[in-house]
Amino acid sequence: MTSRVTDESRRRLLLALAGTGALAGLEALLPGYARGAPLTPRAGNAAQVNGGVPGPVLLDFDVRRERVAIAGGHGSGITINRSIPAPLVELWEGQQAHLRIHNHLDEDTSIHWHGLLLPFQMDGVPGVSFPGIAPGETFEVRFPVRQSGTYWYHSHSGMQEQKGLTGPLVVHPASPHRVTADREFVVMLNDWTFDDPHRIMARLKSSGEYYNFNQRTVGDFFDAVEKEGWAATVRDRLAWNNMRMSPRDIADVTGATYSYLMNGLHPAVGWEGVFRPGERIRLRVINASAMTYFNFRIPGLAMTVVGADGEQVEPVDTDEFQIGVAETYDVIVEPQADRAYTLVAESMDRSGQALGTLTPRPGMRAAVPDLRKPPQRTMMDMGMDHGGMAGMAGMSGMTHGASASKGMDHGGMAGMSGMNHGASASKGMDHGGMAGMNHGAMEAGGGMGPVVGQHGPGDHGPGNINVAETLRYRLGEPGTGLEDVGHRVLTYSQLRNVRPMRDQRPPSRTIELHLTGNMERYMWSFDGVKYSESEPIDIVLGDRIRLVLINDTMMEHPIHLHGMFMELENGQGDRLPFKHTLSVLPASRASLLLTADEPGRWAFHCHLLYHMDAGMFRVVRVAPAEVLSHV
Ligand SMILES: [Cu+2]
Repeated sequence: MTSRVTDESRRRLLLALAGTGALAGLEALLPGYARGAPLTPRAGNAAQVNGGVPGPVLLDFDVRRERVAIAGGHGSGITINRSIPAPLVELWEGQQAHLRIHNHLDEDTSIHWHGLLLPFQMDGVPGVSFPGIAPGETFEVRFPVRQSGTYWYHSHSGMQEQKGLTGPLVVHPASPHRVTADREFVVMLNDWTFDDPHRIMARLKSSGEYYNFNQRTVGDFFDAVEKEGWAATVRDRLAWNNMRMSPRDIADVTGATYSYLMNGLHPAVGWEGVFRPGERIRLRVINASAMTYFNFRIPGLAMTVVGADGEQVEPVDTDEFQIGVAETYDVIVEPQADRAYTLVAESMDRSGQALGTLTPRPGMRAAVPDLRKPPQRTMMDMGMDHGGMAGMAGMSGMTHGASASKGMDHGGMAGMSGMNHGASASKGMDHGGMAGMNHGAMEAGGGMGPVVGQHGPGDHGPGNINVAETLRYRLGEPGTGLEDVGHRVLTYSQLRNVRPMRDQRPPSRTIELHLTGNMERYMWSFDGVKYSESEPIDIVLGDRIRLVLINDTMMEHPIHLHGMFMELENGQGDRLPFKHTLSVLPASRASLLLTADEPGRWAFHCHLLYHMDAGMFRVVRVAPAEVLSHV
């Protein structure tokens, strides 16, 4: 609890400083977008634009470790051009980008351009696409800018990303935006810690529960006994114990150590963007955190989602969305009233929130909502519900209070817009009906999370502790903790590409990968094999493949492929949305299509920093067949 006390005193200090103007001094290292500067699509900022034609651009990045003012305190951080978080890079589609990275650290560094299509040697992953940038050296990155949208960049060396080396990257389109806006802001989310990330990793290795202060207590146990009876409660606890998991395992690293930042600013200060009522505003929301999923909403203001992972999607009106680590969303908002609106990015485990304000006048603030109640995992997240209420009958006593109200993941039904909660009275029937559902039913879509398969034989060895026996299609669900929020929540199944699929060939090959782990020993892997013991995944250049991801663990994992977009099979016909990062829900099966048209060695990994570091990582090699047969 010490950390909370510290946080509170920091907050008071900040508020005191904010009143005296002394804060300006503390913000010396903040980049322009943190101080509320809008983007400059017309003038060009980093990119020089002459007569509307994007010219070549040269940018210099000086990477340093220094003492920084951040999150209401001082600590050691990694800066680019003395800025933390790193500065906004604005590029233009069609431009030649030339970036020089000068390493002033006493260790290797690297910069990965997350979501950009470029030659693999420029992709910035040490040991995969290049050797890394040694201390004192300069690395030159050159690539033609072939796309537009909201992206970001970060170090791919050690834990540097956790120490502040993340920045927004926006590519303006060569032709006018399909969706126009009067004003644009970047909204980058981070989880900052004053702790040494290597120490965090060591603590996680000693106990995966280290940062989880939401664990159930003995008091909870007796509450459950009162509600459910002894036998049911004991059976429930035994089931979770066998999994070495807890229903409150929502995040590995939490607000116990993290401050959640919006554009580099602590919630006690909050980021501020100024608008004129009636303007159309594009918010480019980037989850640049190391470990934290966020729920993003603006109370009192509807959002229209127009972009996902940088690519355009057909507009979807919504009130909230969950954003996995490394994902981006573009939303349009049109505040009409002469009032302030609070931007709320609540961590998925509800241990804290990053905050900002859209306001017609500097300094004006709107109400800040309290943190909502922490969500809980269900037996369905374990893949243990066996697909039907019949199977559940013997286990029905296991639903402790909270998960009964979540309806054992009938929560998924909340994703069906317009359905009221009275509808969940039919829960037993729905489950029964779903038991026999197959892939055909999956096409029907909806938010019901139908069962789409059973786990095959094999348990992926000692690196894996759980096997999701029952696999569901969960792209129609709003995300953990958003099942019952009482307003619209975006689901993956709503994302629809604005363009038809370019490659209509059926996949010639399916690659199936299981997401595996052992929370207690903090081992994370694909198919139970960690990176250091794995072989690359080889794909023939030009092939059309289907990638099937099966999550055997009880957590979401944001799975990221470098260098190529994947098309998410979400039931949108030939308008499948592009993704560079897919959050795969617990005990679910998701599939993606990929045209392997970018040759090279590409990283493929979980974007939770400590999972990647633990070994949830592979190299994907794309090359002509004759080359692959000789490596
Ligand atoms: Cu992971």
